[in-house]
Amino acid sequence: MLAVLSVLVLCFNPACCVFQKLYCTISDSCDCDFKPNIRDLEWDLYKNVFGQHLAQDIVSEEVAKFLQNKSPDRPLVLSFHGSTGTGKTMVSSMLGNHLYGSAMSSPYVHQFVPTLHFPSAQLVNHYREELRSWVKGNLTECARSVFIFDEMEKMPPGLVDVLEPFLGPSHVVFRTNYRKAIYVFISTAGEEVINKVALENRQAGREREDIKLSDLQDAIEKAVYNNNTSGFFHSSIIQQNLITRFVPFLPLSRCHVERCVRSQLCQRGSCGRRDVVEAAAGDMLYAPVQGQYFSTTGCKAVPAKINFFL
Ligand SMILES: *[C@@H]1O[C@H](CO)[C@@H](O)[C@H](O)[C@H]1NC(C)=O
Ligand SMILES: *[C@@H]1O[C@H](CO)[C@@H](O)[C@H](O)[C@H]1NC(C)=O
Ligand SMILES: CC(=O)N[C@H]1CO[C@H](CO)[C@@H](O)[C@@H]1O
Repeated sequence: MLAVLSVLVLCFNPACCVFQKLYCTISDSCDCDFKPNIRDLEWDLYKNVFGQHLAQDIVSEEVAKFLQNKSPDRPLVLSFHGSTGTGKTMVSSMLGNHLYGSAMSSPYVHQFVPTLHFPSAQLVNHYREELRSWVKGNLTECARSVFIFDEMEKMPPGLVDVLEPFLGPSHVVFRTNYRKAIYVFISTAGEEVINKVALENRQAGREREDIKLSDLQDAIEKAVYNNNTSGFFHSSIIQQNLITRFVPFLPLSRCHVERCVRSQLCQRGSCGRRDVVEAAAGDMLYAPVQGQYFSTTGCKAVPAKINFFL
C-alpha cells in the first residue's frame, strides 16, 4: 500500500516531469514535441494579423475547442480562402508555431505545395496513391500531425478526394487514431465572393466587423465546389461536409497595409519611420477604380517596398 502510495505521490510530483524530460531528450516522439499554447496562438493572431476579424475568431475558437477535447470524434479541417497577401499562409504558420516545440520545422507539420509535390495533372492517379500513403504513414507515426495544403487552386482536381476516409468521423484503425489530426487547405478560390461582400459592405458605409461568417460560409462553399481550378471541384470532401469551417480572409484596406508596413519596420528596428509607411502604402494598387478601397496585393509586396523606400 505504502509503495503504491509513494508511486502515486511520485507521479503527481514535479519529479515526474524530470522523467518525462529525460525521456524526451532521448526520444523524438511527437508527444514530446507537441506543446500547444493556445494563449500564444490567440495573442499572435490578434496582434499580428490585420483586418481579419473572422479568421482570428474562427481559428482561435476552433483550435481551442479541438485541442481541449482529448478524444475528438473527427479531425479539425479548416479551409482558408481569400486574395493574395491577406494573411492565409501567415495564419497557417502561426498554427504550426504554437502547436509544436520545434514550430514549423517540426517533423509533424507537413506542407504540400502542388507546383512542387504534384506538378503534373496527368499523374493524378500516382499522386493519389502517394498522398494516401504519406498521410497514413505520418498519422501512424504521430496522430497529432498537421497537414497544410497550399495553393489549392493549383491542385489537380480529384487529388484531395483521396483524403476523404481520413477526414471523416469513423476512423480508428489498428490503434492509429485518425481523428486527432489538423488539416489546413489554403486557396484563392472563393475570393470573388468574399471581395464582393466586402465591397458591398464598404459601399454601404458599414463597419468591416459587421461582416458575419454566415454572410460568406455557404457562398464560399458553393464557389469552391463549382470552380474547376479550386482543387475542390466537385469534391466528395465538400459533398460529405468534411470541412469543419471555411475561413474567409477579407481584402485589405490602406490602413491595414500601413499596419503591415509599420509592424515589419519595427521588426527591423526602424519603428519611427512614418515616411516609409506613407510611401510604401501609397505605392500599392487599390481597387476598384471607383473608391480605391482595397489593396490588390494585400500585404504581399510589403517587404520589397520597405527595401525600396527605407
Ligand atoms: C476560380 O478560382 C480562381 C482562383 O481563385 C479565380 O481566379 C477564378 O476567377 C474563379 N473562377 C470563377 C468562374 O469563379
Ligand atoms: C473551367 O471552367 C471554365 C468556365 O467556368 C471553362 O471555360 C474552362 O474550359 C474550364 N476548364 C477546364 C479545365 O475544365
Ligand atoms: C512515414 C511516412 O509515410 N512519412 C511520410 C510523411 O509525409 C512526407 C511528405 O510530407 C513523406 O515524405 C514521408 O514519407
